[in-house]
Amino acid sequence: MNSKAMKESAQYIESKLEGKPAIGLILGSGLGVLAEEIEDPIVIPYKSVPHFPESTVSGHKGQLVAGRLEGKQVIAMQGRFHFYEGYRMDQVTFPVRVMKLLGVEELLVTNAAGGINEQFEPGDLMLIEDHINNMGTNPLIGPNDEEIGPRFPDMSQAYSRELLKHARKCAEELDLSIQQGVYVGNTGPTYETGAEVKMLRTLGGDAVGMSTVPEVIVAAHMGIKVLGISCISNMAAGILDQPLSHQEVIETTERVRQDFLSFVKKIVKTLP
Ligand code: R1P
Repeated sequence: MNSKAMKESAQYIESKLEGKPAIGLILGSGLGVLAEEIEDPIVIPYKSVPHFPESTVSGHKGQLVAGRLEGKQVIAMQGRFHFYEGYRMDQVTFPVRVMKLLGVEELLVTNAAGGINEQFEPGDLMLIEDHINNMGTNPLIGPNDEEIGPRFPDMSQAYSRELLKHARKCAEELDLSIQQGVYVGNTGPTYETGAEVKMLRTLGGDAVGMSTVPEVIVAAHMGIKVLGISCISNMAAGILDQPLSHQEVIETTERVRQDFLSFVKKIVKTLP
């Protein structure tokens, strides 16, 4: 954790912003389209921000978009960093640290994930109620800065119950049927084998992906309230007899674009 680098990044971004963002959004594979809904957008390419890594995955544009969404000041990451891209955990989670310095108090984390729960269908939206860190490491390993967060953070409410309740209410009002479950974070970049999916189901996982968990750990460390939404882009291996592809992931997120957009916009508009 390099607080000098964090401050330099935040200062640079702040110098470009007009308002102070209270809500952060991390937009997963194929879900970056939400940033296009931001009014009076200020676009800041990751490349231009001191100390920011670069996005290398297709479906991840690699820029920050700040402005107003449904009347609220937000800052969105159109594309995130993944451990499998070769970034260290502190790099993967660096933008969350910077968001906190910018004033973000609530973080909406989204991702494309494989469905493990056999009741799910591709295109379902799942509220993340909890996660399993299956990445074999943790972004908080290393010296701890007590001014930023505690050495041993509580993770029992990493996903805010209040925000979950709020999101469920929004879904009801939109007459949108949504799922809720446990997200398993794997490192990737391989998709899971059928045997691994079976194991993850036994362990209590409902959806699996290669992101989100490190970001949420760091957000919890700093006391940011998190709401997580997975777009079930395909059923994980072993459920259907077909190979998995990133193309399919992107196609499904495009198919559910409208539901996803109205859901997130409603959540943001009526945030408590
Ligand atoms: C695999 O298709 C990619 O989609 C998901 C996986 O984590 C992986 O990066 O992306 P996001 O989690 O960034 O949405």
